[in-house]
Amino acid sequence: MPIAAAYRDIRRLVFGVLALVGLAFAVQGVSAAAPAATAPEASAPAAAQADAAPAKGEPAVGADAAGNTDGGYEHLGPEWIKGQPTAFEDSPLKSMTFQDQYTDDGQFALGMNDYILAPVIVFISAFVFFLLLVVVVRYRRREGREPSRTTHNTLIEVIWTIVPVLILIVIAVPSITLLARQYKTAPADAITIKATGYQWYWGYTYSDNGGFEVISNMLPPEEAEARGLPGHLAVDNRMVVPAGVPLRIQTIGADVIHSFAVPSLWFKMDAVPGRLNERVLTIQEPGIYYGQCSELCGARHGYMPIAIEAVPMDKWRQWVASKGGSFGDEAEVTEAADIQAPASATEGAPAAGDGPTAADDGNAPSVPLDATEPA
Ligand SMILES: [Cu+2]
Repeated sequence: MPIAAAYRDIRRLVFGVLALVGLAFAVQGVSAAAPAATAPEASAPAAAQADAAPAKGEPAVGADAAGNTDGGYEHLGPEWIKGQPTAFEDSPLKSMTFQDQYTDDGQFALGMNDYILAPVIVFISAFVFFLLLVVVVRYRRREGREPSRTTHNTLIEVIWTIVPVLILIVIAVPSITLLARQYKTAPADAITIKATGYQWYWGYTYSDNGGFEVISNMLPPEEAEARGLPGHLAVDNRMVVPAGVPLRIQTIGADVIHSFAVPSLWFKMDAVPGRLNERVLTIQEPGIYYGQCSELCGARHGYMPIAIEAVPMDKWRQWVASKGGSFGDEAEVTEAADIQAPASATEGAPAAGDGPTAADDGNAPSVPLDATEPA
């Protein structure tokens, strides 16, 4: 009974592979059993801000985002970090998959990945692997056996045409839905914030609030870690935004193409010189969300992280006020839209994104091109 023997061989092989995979997952599960830190209550920062005495006469410049005050505004501390990569040592499984999502689009996309794409991929791969095994074992060359000369089978051909079409439809419906959701334009009352990519730092312009710009440079990793913040991700000035309301995020490049990307917010948009890109972003809950420039933009491309601090609306208004911003109607906004040069563009300013090599000979403009500003 050579066929029965062949099936027994297949069974042994399949069980062996399954046992190995199971063993690997068990090992990972044990090493990833560290308890997840629970996120603090949303009311905590509001309570914390009460003790923050406004420091009279202290310049807001130089204040930083590491839990320090900023003209009476107290920044969120490290316990609020929600969007950041996971180290392999902390959780091998989590380090290889997506970050937790804090936007509706992100959760939709992650659900599509987890419940549609991944199962379909696994099922098809396993099925094809099984068929290959059957063919390899059952139809191998053997003595005294004539190979089958079958070339057509109408029923099977109909099945292998229709089933893939159905699979594609199952994938296409949520996929196109997601695409459409991501291209939805921002509502009229969305708050506009423009992220400008510079070589090599970010500037955040609050166009609806007087047009002030916050310059965001990476903290030296040692300093970040001393404050309990992730090295290479923590910045001196975060992009502070209100949570729970739609934001009209615009991106533009001042010198070369950068890309504004924050994985836990399902947000990635190129920042192209001379072109204003726009996408709506609604962050579900307060927290700190980290991202990085995701377009190779020069020598210090790897050192221009993005840190978004989402806070309740009243707290955000307090921060805007500490920056000298306004909340006026549109007439007031256009009048006050005085674009200031970023502080770090000044010659000799600390952490002005100076290149680490002699190749950085200053050919690229270090001062933002005003011509790229929208009129
Ligand atoms: Cu960049």
